[in-house]
Amino acid sequence: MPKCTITATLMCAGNRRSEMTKIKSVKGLNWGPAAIGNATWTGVRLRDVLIRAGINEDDDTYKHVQFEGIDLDVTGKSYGASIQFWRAIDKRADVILAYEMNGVALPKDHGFPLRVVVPGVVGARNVKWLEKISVSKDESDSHWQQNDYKGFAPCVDYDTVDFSKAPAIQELPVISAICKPIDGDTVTVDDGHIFVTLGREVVKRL
Ligand SMILES: Nc1nc2c(c(=O)[nH]1)N[C@H]1C(S)=C(S)[C@@H](COP(=O)(O)O)O[C@H]1N2
Ligand SMILES: [Mo]
Repeated sequence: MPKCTITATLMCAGNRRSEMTKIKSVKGLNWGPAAIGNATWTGVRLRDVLIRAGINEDDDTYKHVQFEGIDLDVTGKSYGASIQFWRAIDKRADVILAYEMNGVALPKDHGFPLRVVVPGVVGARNVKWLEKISVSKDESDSHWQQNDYKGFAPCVDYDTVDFSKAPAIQELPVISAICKPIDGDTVTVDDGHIFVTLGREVVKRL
């Protein structure tokens, strides 16, 4: 099938959770600003696979595309997530089933032999170790789609939260973060200026 290469940054929904926790305590790993990764991904377009499987892109009864990974959680259920059908089928959304990362076979940690890469969409929907794809009326019923990776206002508590009241996170806003100095660092002021690093290499004198 036609090979497709894209560059996409994946971000975990919990990126900068350490900052969210300052507003209201949240569960999950206490990530700083680096729960992200950027790579060049190569694979086949999900769209091409769906069409080849006989899916009619104009059929309005299709609302979601669900993915299942081969890894099981403690209850024995496989990791699952879904994205909207329109995104999966839209050429311009560049959703691919990747089998290479940065020009080599997809490493095990990143989903060998196959993972979904959904540019612009939260890491959690980029399912690794892909075993099954299904087109459906409903979203994935997995824990990760229904009872996690959702956003709530600070007035909501873990004992009162109703996960069914919030949509599953798909797109995440574009953000930027200063990498150095990190929060709480002591800085040296040089002639009225300090240096900040915005990425791995970009240094700015402010
Ligand atoms: N099968 C499977 N896919 C998965 C996960 C998982 O636990 N199992 N974790 C998801 C989450 S929460 C994130 S943030 C990304 C991380 O991708 P990476 O390991 O390539 O950085 O993978 C996603 N895909
Ligand atoms: Mo994540």
